[in-house]
Parts: sequence; structure tokens; C-alpha cells
Amino acid sequence: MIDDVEVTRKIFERYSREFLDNTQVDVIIAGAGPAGLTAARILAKAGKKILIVERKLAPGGGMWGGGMNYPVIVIQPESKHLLDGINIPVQDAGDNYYTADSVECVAKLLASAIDAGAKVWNAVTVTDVMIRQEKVAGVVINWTGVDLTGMHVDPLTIGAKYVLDGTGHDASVCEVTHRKAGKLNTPSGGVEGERSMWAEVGEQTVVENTKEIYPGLYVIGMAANAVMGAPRMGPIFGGMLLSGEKAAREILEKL
Ligand code: 48F
Repeated sequence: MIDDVEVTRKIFERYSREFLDNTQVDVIIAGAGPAGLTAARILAKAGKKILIVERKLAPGGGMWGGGMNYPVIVIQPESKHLLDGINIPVQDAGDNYYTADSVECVAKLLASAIDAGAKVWNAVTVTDVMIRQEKVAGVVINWTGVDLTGMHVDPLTIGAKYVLDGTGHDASVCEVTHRKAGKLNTPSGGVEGERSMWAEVGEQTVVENTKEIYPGLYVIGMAANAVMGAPRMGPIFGGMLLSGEKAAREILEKL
């Protein structure tokens, strides 16, 4: 026999237990794109408590659609280990280009992060940061539905030793930190804004620009180029994976 009210109770009991368990974590990652999921996997595998907060219902960010919705991505040889390591078949396309199935990439990046112990909250938006002693010490969250409709509902706060802005082109955690807390570690002190497509430069700078952009706040993936005024790069994803890996390794040394 299935009792509909019991179904409700089971969902709420488990969710509230898990919610409470994640109110203070080692690292919060805003955005479940390829950069955020890669960072989550490496950090969680090292035993850290990781919470990913994803605005949309489906994690995966801009990776699902490959290039113009042809579900294939291109990566460079130096990032291949990050797909090989989670059993994603990568094809040698010649001339130092490799390709992978974009849907398979999202599925396995997500599954491997969860298997490593990372928790994903979907349909939840990071709307602000918590600052203590001039350091980002957590994020402010609300249901995406509330955020989109603009209902006047006050948010909740989750604490973390480090926060990663993996929100892609929006760089929204950096933007709100700049607006409310002060200068970022960028040439102007603000969000410089991304430049037009140039894959060769963008793929290099996305790794260089992955850094602690404000005390306690790292910027990763496309957000790193958006913040630092560097180009976008379209459906080549090696830099996103390497950016997530770089941030995770740096944070592991500090935790
Ligand atoms: O955009 P996205 O995939 O970021 P990424 O990991 O990868 C970029 C590539 O997909 C592509 C590219 C490759 O060359 O340029 O764009 O840097 O994923 C970002 C995720 O963050 C979520 C958003 O829904 C997406 O899934 N997101 C954005 N703002 C917020 C957020 C927010 N305020 N709170 C929570 N999630």
C-alpha cells in the first residue's frame, strides 16, 4: 500500500536531514557546469565536504549542447586525463584535437562528483555572499522559482571555508561580491566583462585567470574569463576542466 501523505513525509524527512547536514561545508560551488563538477569531484574525492548549488533543474551548464547543439565537444590533449579518469571515451580527431560526446560528458562528470561524495542542490540560486572579517565565508541562497518571480521571500545562508564561482558567463557570485563587498583581484577591481570568441587565447587565459578573486572566493571556468576581461571560447572545453582541477588543487593545499 502506498500512502500519499507518507510519500510527502519521506521526502521532507530526508531532505531536511540532508539540508541541515550541509549548512556548513568545506567548499560551496555555485554552478554545476564542467568546471564546477570537475572541481567538486577532485575536492570530494580528497575527503572534503562539498556542496554544489545549481540554479537550473538540470546540472551540466553549457556542456549539454556541444557546439550549436551538435552534441560533441572538443578538448585538447593536456586536459584528456580529466575525461579518461571517469571513463569517457575520447576520440583522437587528429592535429591535436580530441572529441567526446557532450551528453555522456555531463552524465559522467555529474555522476563521478556525486559518487565522490559531493552533494548537489538543484533549482537553487546563489543570490549573495556572506562576508566575515573581509572574507567570503558562505553564500546566500533562495529557490530559483522565488528568485525568478521576484517574490519577496528572504533567503537562507550556508557557510563554507571557500566558495567557488562556477556560474559561467554570468560570473554572478563575483558580480555580487564586487557590488556589495568591495574590490576584486582584477585590473579595475570590478568585473571586466568577457571578450569576443577567440578559443586559442581564451583556453589559455581561463586557466591563468582561475584564482582567488576575493579572499575566500575562487573564480573558475568561463566566469574566470568574464571577470578578467578575457575571450570566450565556444565548444572547446579542455580549459574548463583544467580550471576546475587547478582551483581544487590550490584549495586542497589550503584546507
Ligand atoms: O556555463 P557553465 O557550463 O560554466 P563553466 O563550467 O563552463 C562554460 C561552458 O559551458 C561554456 C564555454 C566553454 O567554452 O564557454 O559556456 O564555466 O555552467 C554554469 C552553471 O552555473 C549555473 C548555470 O545554471 C550553469 O548550470 N548558475 C549561474 N548562475 C548561478 C548558477 C547562480 N547564481 N547560482 C547557482 N547556479
